[in-house]
This record gives sequence, structure tokens and C-alpha cells, in this order.
Amino acid sequence: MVSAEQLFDEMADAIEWLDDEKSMELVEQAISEEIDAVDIIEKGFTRGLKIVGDKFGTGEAFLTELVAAANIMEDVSERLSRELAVSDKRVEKKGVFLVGTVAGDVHTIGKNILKSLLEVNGFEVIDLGEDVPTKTIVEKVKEIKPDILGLSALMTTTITEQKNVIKALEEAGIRDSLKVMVGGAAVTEKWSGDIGADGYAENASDAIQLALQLLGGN
Ligand code: B12
Repeated sequence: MVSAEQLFDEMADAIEWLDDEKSMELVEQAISEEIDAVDIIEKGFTRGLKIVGDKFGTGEAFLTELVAAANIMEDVSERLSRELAVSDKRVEKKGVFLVGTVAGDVHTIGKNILKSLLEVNGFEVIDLGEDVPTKTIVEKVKEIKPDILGLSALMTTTITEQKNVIKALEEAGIRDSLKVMVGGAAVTEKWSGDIGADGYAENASDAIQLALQLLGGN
């Protein structure tokens, strides 16, 4: 039997080489070996996807390859979300979490993983989708009154929209009625502090811990 570490390496390679079939085989193998779904995503496939992203950034990969890798990642995440739902811990309700990817940004994979993990951990999640205008986010906060708002942004060009949302919440006089968490590949702890967010998490597992902390439950 191969070790989990070896499987993670194979997963990273499979997505890097855009091998959909092999990726799905590895997911099934890992599930049958009871490897944690979050580890499969974070230690395995995300690593390979980021390599494709880096290659795209340096001009070594084309947009079609980026799209192909993203499609594999979506299939993998969907399969693992189902697996997570099966293992749903049915914990008591922790709070309402409103989540969306900011205006100008269509990256959804990380947000969707975060959503699945929040649900498994007892949050009621309302997903506004991607490329969500700041105005819509503010309206939804007024309507839904969530405990936490999570803003995802993957690009250096769109993280400024996280700042705009916080400013708009302040202007609407509702900033203090909720906690705001920011995340996504282009976001840093420092950026989170600079724009007055309540917290940042590098990955979905840390985001759950942070969300619980912000609600005073941990
Ligand atoms: C997949 C991908 C795509 C896919 C997205 C498909 C989809 N449905 O999401 C497609 C092909 C559509 C795409 C398009 C583009 N992309 Co793109 N993409 C990527 C890539 C390779 C991976 C992103 C990803 O899914 N990662 C995996 C997930 C699991 O990680 P994650 O998103 O970071 O999420 C985790 C954490 O960040 C955290 N998290 C995420 N959200 C939140 C929110 C909160 C509140 C918290 C607490 C935590 C949290 O939890 C998640 C799980 O652990 C990145 C490279 C990279 N290094 O990120 C480039 C990248 C982000 N893309 C890039 C670019 C340039 C583009 C395009 C402009 C390309 C083009 N010329 O058209 C377009 C942009 C379109 C737009 N307007 O948004 C650049 C951005 C550069 C920059 N300026 O910062 C990158 C960095 C690639 C590169 N090196 O050049 N992309």
C-alpha cells in the first residue's frame, strides 16, 4: 500500500499534467483508504493546481491549461464535498456565514471548499457566488444579518474590493454588526489588518478555527 504522502504527490502530479482520469482515480483511492478529505484537497491537488498557476504566471502555460486544471479541481472538490457531507458531524448550529468572491473576480474553487467545510462544521452558509458587486454584498448583509461575512479574492487587482466592501459597510453604519473575514491566494495577514478586517486565514481549515474564535466559541 502506498503512503498518504505518496498519494498526495501523485495527486499534485496528476493535476499538474492535466490528467482528469488519474485525478479522479486517486480521489477514489484516497477515500477508500480513509484519508482526510481536507488533506486530499490541501496537501494533494491544491499543490499541483498552484504549480499550473505559477507556470501560467511565467508564461509557461496557456489559459486553456489553466482552465483544464481548474475543471479537474472543480470535479475533485465536488466529489470531496459529497464525501464531507456524508461524514457531516451534525454539530449544533454555530452561526450564519455569508460568503462571496468580490467584484471583478471569478475564482470560486477556494470559496466553495471553504463553504463545504463551514457547513460540515455547523455553519449555515449563504453563498453569493462570484464577481459580486459591493452594493449587493452590503444589501445582503442588511437583509440576512449574518454573524460573519467572508470575502474571497484571488488577484492583486481585486483584493482592493475587500477594502471597498468594509468601507461601504462602515458608510452604511453596519460594520460593527458582524465580523468580516478575508481570504484567497492574494490576501495576507498584513492586508487584512490594513483594511480593518477581523481576520484572515490562509486555508479553509484555519478559516474554520478563526470563524469559531470570532464567534467566541473556541
Ligand atoms: C484555477 C485558477 C483560475 C480558474 C478559476 C476557476 C474557478 N472556478 O475558480 C480560471 C481559469 C477561470 C482563472 C481565470 C483567471 N485567472 Co486564475 N488562477 C487559478 C489558480 C491556478 C488557482 C486558484 C485556485 O483555485 N486555487 C485553489 C484553491 C483551493 O485555493 P484558494 O483559492 O487560494 O483558496 C484557499 C485559501 O486561499 C482560502 N480562501 C479562499 N477564499 C477565502 C475566503 C475567506 C474569507 C477565507 C478566510 C479563506 C479563503 O481557503 C481556500 C481553501 O484552502 C491561481 C493560481 C494561484 N496560485 O492561486 C490563478 C490566478 C489567481 N489567476 C490569475 C489570473 C491572472 C487569471 C485571469 C486574469 C487569466 C486571464 N488572462 O483571463 C483570469 C481572471 C478572471 C477573473 N476576472 O477573475 C493570476 C492572478 C495574478 C494576480 N494579479 O494576482 C493567478 C495567481 C495565476 C498567475 N500566477 O498568474 N483562474
